Amino acid sequence: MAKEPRPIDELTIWDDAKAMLRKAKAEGIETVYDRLNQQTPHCKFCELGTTCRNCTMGPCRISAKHPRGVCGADADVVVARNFGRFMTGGAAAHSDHGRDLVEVLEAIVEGETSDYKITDEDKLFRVAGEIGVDTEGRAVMDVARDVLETFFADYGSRKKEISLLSRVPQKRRDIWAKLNVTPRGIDREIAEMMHRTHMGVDNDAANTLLHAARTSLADGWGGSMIGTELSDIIFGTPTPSMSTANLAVIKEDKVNILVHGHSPVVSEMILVAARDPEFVARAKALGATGINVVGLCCTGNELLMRKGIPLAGNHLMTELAIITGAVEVIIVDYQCIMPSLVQVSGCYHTKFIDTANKARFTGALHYDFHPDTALRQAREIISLAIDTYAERDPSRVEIPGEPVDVMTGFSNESVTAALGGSLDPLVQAIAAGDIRGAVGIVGCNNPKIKHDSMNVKLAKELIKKDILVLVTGCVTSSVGKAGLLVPDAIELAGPGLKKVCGSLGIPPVLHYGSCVDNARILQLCAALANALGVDISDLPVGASAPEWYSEKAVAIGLYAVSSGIYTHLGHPPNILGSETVTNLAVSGLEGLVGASFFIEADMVKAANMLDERIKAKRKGLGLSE
Ligand code: XCC
Ligand code: SF4
Repeated sequence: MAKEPRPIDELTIWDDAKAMLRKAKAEGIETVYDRLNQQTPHCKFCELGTTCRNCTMGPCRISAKHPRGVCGADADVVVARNFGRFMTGGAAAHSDHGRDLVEVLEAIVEGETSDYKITDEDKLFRVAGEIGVDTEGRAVMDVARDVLETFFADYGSRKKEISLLSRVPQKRRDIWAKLNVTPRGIDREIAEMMHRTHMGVDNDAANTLLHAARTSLADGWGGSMIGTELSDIIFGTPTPSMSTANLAVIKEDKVNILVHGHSPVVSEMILVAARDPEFVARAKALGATGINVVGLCCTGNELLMRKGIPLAGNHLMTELAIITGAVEVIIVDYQCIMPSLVQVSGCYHTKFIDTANKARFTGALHYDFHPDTALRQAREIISLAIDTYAERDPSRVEIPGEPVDVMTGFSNESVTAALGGSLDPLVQAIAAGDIRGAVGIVGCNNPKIKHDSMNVKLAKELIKKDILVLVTGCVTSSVGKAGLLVPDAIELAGPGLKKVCGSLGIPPVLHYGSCVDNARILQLCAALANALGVDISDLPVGASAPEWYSEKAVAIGLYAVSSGIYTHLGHPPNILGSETVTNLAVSGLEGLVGASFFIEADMVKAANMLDERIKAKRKGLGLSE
């Protein structure tokens, strides 16, 4: 018998979401919450991480009564292997996204595209210098060619370490070298994890987890960081600007185009095409007042950061955005795109368009995007969107509420510039205790958790304690809608943070980009540690993913911890079936890499734990409370 659905008020903290959930119910449209209801209770073995399907002597379920699988693997081995593969899925996703940017740069250098260009030459030269590429007196394209060759090589097997480790403080590199977890090649670590977790290879849980750490570092300091740096070089390094967020950024009187996924490669071209006066005129001839491109999830973050494009919402808002009935096309690249969006689009006039051969959706219109044809394809899509506007049923349109203002565009470059050219004022503010520390709140939504309740609560608790908050990914939408991404939000901050942010005219919560842009936070931590001559684990900083759901979030969490950053998760990964693995995650790693995870579902307690950590680290650095 079907379970009673949870009341809409318990699913989300937002009025725009509630309005759309009511509309979905009235129109008989199934959402992620309905399917969660159908899928629960979940399998206990899977939740504990004690099922193994790695060979056909099984599948096996490990329990107290039957403590070993057919091959003899115990709970520790099975849980470690499952966790290793899970995390590696995330590292592969970020890193393959990063590779796409290397390929766009290659197309630029080879003259195969004129749609994409090198926008930030200064950054190209800076990054080149950091990875050992000669820049002195050289032409831009020559430097770019060497940069892309170096980054391609970072994906391979021939190096002792990936190139951007040049940013890592020496103390941290020594720790990695001692543990033998220095990432050598991005694809290499990913492939080695698949090898190790085959039946009969790595059968020591701690050893498997150390390789998981290495693979995550290949993501954070490799694949993700390459993605961020090349996106800046190709599309421009973000600078502060104002924009808006929530479902009301979708406009009743405009042709609405949603971009969703993670990469800026397709969406930047969509934006160029949408701004073509010829198309705008055609949209107006059909009775619309213009063409409106708005973002979802991390593609949305990429466009928000660099172009100030409004953000319609995060992970749990993606179905609901279409349910407004006012979306002509939704264009997706890859990652975190619920396949259900095809069905939801089918309930309206909305065209669902996929753009990557590696991320196809049955029932979608497919445009196989390549750098040499990107703008032409983007123009075809905009043309289609305009035609589709004529099919919209105005009686089914409902766009709830009013947009909320957000300030965006905080990159390390723009923050340094705002501070007068160096990070010294930030170091001084931390030393003086006006800013007691910093925490990155990152990651997703999860329908098991009241949508955005934890993301917003934790940010509010931390800024009250004079802890600067940096957000990326889906947390951007959470805190943006809560009014925390505007300078006025300093009224909710403690006195020190209020003073510093007030004098700079910035919010106490800074939007630092998409999920791959967590690499910006790693780089910031490295720069602060280098400025103080200490290790990252000595800094008064922390990280948190309160409402995470994805493999990628675990990769981020693990590279944060492996880099020395104490990291909070709102709920545990599926590891509790092994005491060895669980103990390592929540305490054992501390002795190895100088940081660990902690799991806490109560955001007041989580904020206190992060605060205690920051206190201890301040003390360690000889700083006052
Ligand atoms: Fe995906 Fe990046 Fe999570 Fe959002 S936060 S649900 S991973 S879109 Ni990365
Ligand atoms: Fe079972 Fe071992 Fe095969 Fe896993 S690898 S399914 S535990 S026999």
